[in-house]
Parts: sequence; C-alpha cells; structure tokens
Amino acid sequence: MVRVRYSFGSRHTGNIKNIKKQKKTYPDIMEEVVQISDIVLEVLDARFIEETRNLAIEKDIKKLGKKIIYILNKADLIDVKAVEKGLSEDLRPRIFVSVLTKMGSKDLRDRIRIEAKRVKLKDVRERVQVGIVGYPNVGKSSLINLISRRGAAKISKQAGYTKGMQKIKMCEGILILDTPGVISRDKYSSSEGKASSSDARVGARTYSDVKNPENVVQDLMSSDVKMIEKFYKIETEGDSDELIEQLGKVKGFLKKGGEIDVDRTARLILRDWQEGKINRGK
Ligand SMILES: Nc1nc2c(ncn2[C@@H]2O[C@H](COP(=O)(O)OP(=O)(O)OP(=O)(O)O)[C@@H](O)[C@H]2O)c(=O)[nH]1
Ligand SMILES: [Mg+2]
Repeated sequence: MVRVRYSFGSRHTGNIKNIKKQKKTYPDIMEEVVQISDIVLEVLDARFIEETRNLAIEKDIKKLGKKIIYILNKADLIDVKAVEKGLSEDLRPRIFVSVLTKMGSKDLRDRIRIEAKRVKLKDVRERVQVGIVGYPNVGKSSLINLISRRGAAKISKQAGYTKGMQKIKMCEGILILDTPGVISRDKYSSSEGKASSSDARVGARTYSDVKNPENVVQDLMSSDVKMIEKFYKIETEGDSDELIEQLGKVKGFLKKGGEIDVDRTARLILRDWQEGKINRGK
C-alpha cells in the first residue's frame, strides 16, 4: 500500500475529541473499505476534478485489481459538455451525476449492476460490495441515498460529517459502503496555509472552520476574479481587500466603530463559493 500523508476531515471541524475516541483513523477505514470492496466509486466534485482526485488511493484500487468508477458529482453546477472536453483520458469509466437533479442516477445504477454481475465472489458471501471513497463534502453520502433510494446515509453541509463506515443495501445482492472523506496531501505544497486554502476552495474545509478566510478569498480572486465580480456586481480590479471592503459595506457587516468586519464578510464570500452560488459553468 502506498503511504501518503493525510489529514482528516473532522480535524478541520475541530472535533478532535471524537477522533481520539475512534479506534481507527479515517484513512485506515478508507483503505479497509477498498480492501473489502469488489467495486470502488471514487466520487469527485465536477467543479474541481483534479483537485479532488486521490491518486494514491486510485493506485491502491488498481493494484488490488478492483474495478474503479469515477463519479463526477454536483454536475448541476457545471457545463457538462465544456468540462467533458478537458477531461484526461485515464478518467474512465466516468459518470456525470447530480444528486440535486438526479442526473446520471439511472446510468450509475445500471453500471453498478453490470459491474456487479462481472464480479466473481470468491467466498460464501453472496453480496457484491461497492465502496465509496472521496474528499470530504463531495457528496458521497448524498450519492448513496440517491442510488439506494433511501435516506439511510446522513448528509451535511459540514465537511467531515461522516465518521465511520456504514453499509447500505442498494438492492438484492449489492451492498454499498459509505466512508468518511479523506484528503490526500501528496499533491499539495507542504505549507499548511496553502493546503488549507485549497481545501477550502474545493469545500473540503467548511467556510465556518477556515482559519484566515480573507486569505482564501484572495486565492479565489487570483483564479476566478471575473466570476466573483460578476456575482457581487462589484468592480475590484482584482483586489480582494477591495471586494471585502465594498461587500461588507453593502451587507452592513460592521464592527464597533464602523470598521468593516473582514472575517464575517470573507466567510460569506467563501460560503457563497462553497455552496456553488458563484458559478463557473452557468
Ligand atoms: N449542488 C449540489 N450539491 C450537492 C450534490 N450532492 C451533494 N451536495 C451537497 O454537498 C454537501 C455534502 O454532501 P454529503 O453527501 O454530506 O458529502 P460527503 O462526501 O458524504 O461528505 P463527508 O461525509 O463530510 O465526507 C451537502 O450540502 C449536499 O447537499 C449535488 O449533486 N449538487
Ligand atoms: Mg458523508
């Protein structure tokens, strides 16, 4: 198994007490799920495909000879045709899904059934196991509810919500395994600030838990300034301080003495971003 440096979703949310109580860490649970699964769905955020891929776990899945299916979720927030053009060839098989609009739901269920038929069960266990892995907050639990057609998996806006493994029946003979979101650090710079900004950008660290939201806003502005200016109808010339200043004024986010509440305003921007209101493809 390839060892990577991980950070855990729940650590971001400050639930360190809970994580200490757990016997197993999140990466261990994810690796275990991959081991016991016949098919693995890697759920990616269709807005941040490369950023939410976990290449180390993909390598493990392939090494173990398991079938991998890439799920590009939250497809309601993108222009599917445009995104499809830029996708890398190794990202196959892949299915665009939106839990919100149910797009791709039938395709996915059919695909799981077809792959499940191909699986030769080695032991007496007569159920095919389908593991779901991915970054925090990409929609793993929501996806399970969609394909199992029951509300068995708990979901939340909060990244790092699912804590342990949960088994949910999709249909006769097929079991789905939900896992906690795990972030791989292998592709990020070693500097903690940079990594946490990337995590916040892709929603793996929730807006309310980010340490310096104004730094994240600055990073968002450096890549998506036009979209952000358009959404807020504010001209900034690319200056994130200017955006925060003007938006804070409009919203009336003021501290005592009339100063703009930078933290609160920056968190609002980050929230709009994470909830997909500031939108790229649409
Ligand atoms: N717009 C949109 N939002 C979605 C979609 N799927 C999930 N979400 C939202 O994304 C958030 C996270 O969903 P979850 O299913 O809890 O994500 P998760 O991957 O299980 O998260 P963790 O358990 O924290 O790792 C929730 O607010 C969902 O409503 C989708 O297709 N489109
Ligand atoms: Mg979950």
